[in-house]
Amino acid sequence: MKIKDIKIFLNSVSRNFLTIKIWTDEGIYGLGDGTLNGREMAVVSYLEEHIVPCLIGKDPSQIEDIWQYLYKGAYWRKGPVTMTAIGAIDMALWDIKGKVAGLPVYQLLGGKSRKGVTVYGHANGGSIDEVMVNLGNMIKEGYKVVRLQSKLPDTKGSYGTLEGKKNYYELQSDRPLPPELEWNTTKYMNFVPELFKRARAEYGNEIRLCHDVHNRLTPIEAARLGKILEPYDLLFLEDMVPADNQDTYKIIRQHTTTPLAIGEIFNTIWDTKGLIENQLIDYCRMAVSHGGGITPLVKVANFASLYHVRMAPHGAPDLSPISSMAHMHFDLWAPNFAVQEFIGFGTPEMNTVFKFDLKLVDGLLYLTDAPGLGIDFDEEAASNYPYKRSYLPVNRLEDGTMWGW
Ligand code: CS2
Ligand code: MG
Repeated sequence: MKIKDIKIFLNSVSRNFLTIKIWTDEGIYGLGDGTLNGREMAVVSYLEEHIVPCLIGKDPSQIEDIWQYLYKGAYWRKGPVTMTAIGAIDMALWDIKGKVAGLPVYQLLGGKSRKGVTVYGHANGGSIDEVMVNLGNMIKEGYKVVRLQSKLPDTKGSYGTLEGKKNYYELQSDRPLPPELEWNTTKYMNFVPELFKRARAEYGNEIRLCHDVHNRLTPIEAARLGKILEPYDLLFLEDMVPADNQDTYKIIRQHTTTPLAIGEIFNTIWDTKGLIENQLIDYCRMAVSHGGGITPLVKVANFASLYHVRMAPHGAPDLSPISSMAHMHFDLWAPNFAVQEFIGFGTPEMNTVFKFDLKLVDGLLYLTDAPGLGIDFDEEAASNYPYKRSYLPVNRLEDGTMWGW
């Protein structure tokens, strides 16, 4: 069997998604997600110019060799654009292998380690009251793990909230340019404990809760937040500090027993190696798309398992349903899987383009035994939704200083 063609689709199906379809000469195809939010065109060009020509005629069953060829063979290793492009190819090759074998991908990885995939959903809100209502509804729907994010009072924009706008595109105006939001660490540090205090007072101790700090604190501030939140028993605090310098996590770790999660922007095992082997984190959030595919994520999981670090892959709305399905297979297999971020089954528009079969029962997602990744992509329906240039927001302190969003 040989790779005959690779097609690239960039469509704004409720939001931008980059999909690839690898065709074999035997008429079987595989699908991959190459979406890199706000930098989509860079991945398109990387794929078109630098990857696709090299893969035509190659044997699609040689997943590992193709991965090494794209990673080592480029000379220029790592980085989000390169690794997202490689991730899309890798996912599609696993899809093909599953279809050829007539087996779901989780079977090829080693079979199920659990009956279903525990997910965490988002309870966001413009105020603590609103978050509490959303949390209550999610508990009723059966969620066992929920992430809480609330808008900070008297601040322009907070991570996880839309400033009263309908969607992410409205937030960016028509131009579009990155929306500019505001940050105040003192207000945040005073506010967040109240959010979790209320959640525990209203909904008890059984529901597992988490929170995303989105890289806005210094290590010592992060250490203090972890300590203040200890009484509320969080499953994890995510991205307290960027881990460009992995050693900074030692400071946080020395001060708090609140479990720590990080990894959604990591591209290779090297971004997380020190954090894992020094036991500075508890959950690794790397994703199949931005982390270079299923092949390297399996290696990360195996390495992490030596240090009691569990996998909790990124599952934000900017990962396409193809990544979500790839995660499902990975999560069912990985012995040290913990929880999957999950934001629902997609908009009606998305459902005309991406076809998959998942069921959510009592906070667990269940897969069918469809071969490969178990997802299809309707090219024609997708062509109704042209790509729209789009940006993530930027963040400034109140005096204008640039900060992390
Ligand atoms: C986030 C993401 O889901 C998460 O944990 O941090 O929403 C992140 O902001 C986006 O994926 C960025 O594109
Ligand atoms: Mg996050």
